[in-house]
Amino acid sequence: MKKFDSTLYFITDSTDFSEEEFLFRTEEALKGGATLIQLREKDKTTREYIALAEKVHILTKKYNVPLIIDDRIDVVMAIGAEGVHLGQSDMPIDIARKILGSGLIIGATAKTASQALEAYEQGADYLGVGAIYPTTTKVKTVLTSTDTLKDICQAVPIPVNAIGGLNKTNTDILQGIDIAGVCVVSAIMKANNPKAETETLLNIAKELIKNEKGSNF
Ligand code: TZP
Ligand code: MG
Repeated sequence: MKKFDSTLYFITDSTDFSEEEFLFRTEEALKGGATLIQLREKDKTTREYIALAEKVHILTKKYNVPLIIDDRIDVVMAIGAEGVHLGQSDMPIDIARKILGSGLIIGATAKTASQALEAYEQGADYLGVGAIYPTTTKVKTVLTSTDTLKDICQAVPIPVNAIGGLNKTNTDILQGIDIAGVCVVSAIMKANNPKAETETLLNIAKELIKNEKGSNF
């Protein structure tokens, strides 16, 4: 069984950063204790995506943190990443599972309990659920209520992470919900001090999940 910890799941966004600055910020997040990292690129060519993924993978391996690639199982396979994240318009989870085998992490986006159940039954290892709050990150999404998040957590036995507009000031809304962790993009990516922000967010996330089913799968 693959092990991963989604307590503080940092999803990158290289928009508006030089590659050097992007890699620096990503490493700072790793130093600050991000427990899982996703490389999320929407506008890169395949070759550019692979080239950046290789560089990020060198960093994540240094800190022993699994690297998840957004959308693209070909990029996962090309660089030997630890997993993929698939949305509702991406490759179906069962097909990705057939291609990748049982050893890699497959995450799925779910906005309803029935989507969550389907993703779980098709072989997803974790779910990302949101957006909990409006987000400034470029994404096609709608808001997900905390009631729906609760329903999803009850519907599936796999880790569920909350995502969307989350930062160190607004996670109280998640208290008492059986999430495995939180996903953040801009709160870390755009922080003045990404390492310190990651440390703060990790402590907040640990507190949030303390009484829940936990995240170390
Ligand atoms: N899916 C739902 S919201 C979101 C994604 C990828 C973006 C979250 O970004 P941020 O900056 O943490 O709001
Ligand atoms: Mg996608």
